[in-house]
Amino acid sequence: MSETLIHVASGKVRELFTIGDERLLLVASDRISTFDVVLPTEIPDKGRVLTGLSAFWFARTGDVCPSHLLELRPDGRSTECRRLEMLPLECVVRGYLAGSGWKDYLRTGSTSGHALPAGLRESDRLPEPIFTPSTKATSGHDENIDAAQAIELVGRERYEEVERTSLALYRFASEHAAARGILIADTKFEFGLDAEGRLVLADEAFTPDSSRFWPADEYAPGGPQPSFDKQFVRDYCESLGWDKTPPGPELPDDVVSGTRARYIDAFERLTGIAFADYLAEPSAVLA
Ligand code: PZK
Repeated sequence: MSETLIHVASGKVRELFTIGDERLLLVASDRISTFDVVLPTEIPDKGRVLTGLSAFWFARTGDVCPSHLLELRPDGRSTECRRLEMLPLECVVRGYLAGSGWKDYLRTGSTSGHALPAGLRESDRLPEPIFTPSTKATSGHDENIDAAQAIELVGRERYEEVERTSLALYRFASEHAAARGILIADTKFEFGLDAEGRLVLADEAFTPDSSRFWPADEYAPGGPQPSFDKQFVRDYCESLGWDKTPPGPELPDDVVSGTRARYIDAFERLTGIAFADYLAEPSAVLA
């Protein structure tokens, strides 16, 4: 018997459906965004790469925190998940100084209330990974907040639990990735609560869309690092002089194939599984 899917939300590149009262179906498309604009050209298999990577990590981080994953579907791009009460917090961990963390540091010498050593350069590794939560903005960019503001949103005990859990997840995945030639500069988690009030890792985890992946062999602090996955797309868009407002440009075939190859390279390095094997049998990432 098949069950009725009801579409409940669209992200920039993903769709969310309900299956009955307790389950959700998360579907990752092949759409790609750059400079916050979804482009008209798709990257074939991008949704499968991201779905497979998330499932790979969920299957390995269960001792740190349970996840919402119930089932990886045979199409390799959709997962059935437990429906949770989501926390109103984006849980960001930074191991390196990039993006809004770098911008905050330049202005203030600290980021999200973490005082940092003087003299750090863009993309430098931080002395310790830091937890820098942000609020889910309904429009535009998420806004970095400090611990006091985050505690107002979720309470002190829950804040301490998401901080400790986020740092433990980051340490686990960043050590695994670094051993395979990929630096995870920063990453974002979303957590929810199950019916018993237990913390559960939701959304996607340690994908190129939720994290900054840098190729370790090209790491050169003192400036911005090339993005593992989207650099060809960004470079091409910059070469056009596009003003970064919608609509975005169509991508030529060589940019599509080069970008697809980078996604698949990240998948294969991180999982140790041939992408063709994942397409034949998605559950290979759960073993
Ligand atoms: C949930 N989102 C964001 C993701 C979209 C929107 N396990 C869960 N339980 C309840 N709600 C969510 C989840 C998860 N994951 C996630 N919004 C609600 C989102 C993908 C596509 F359109």
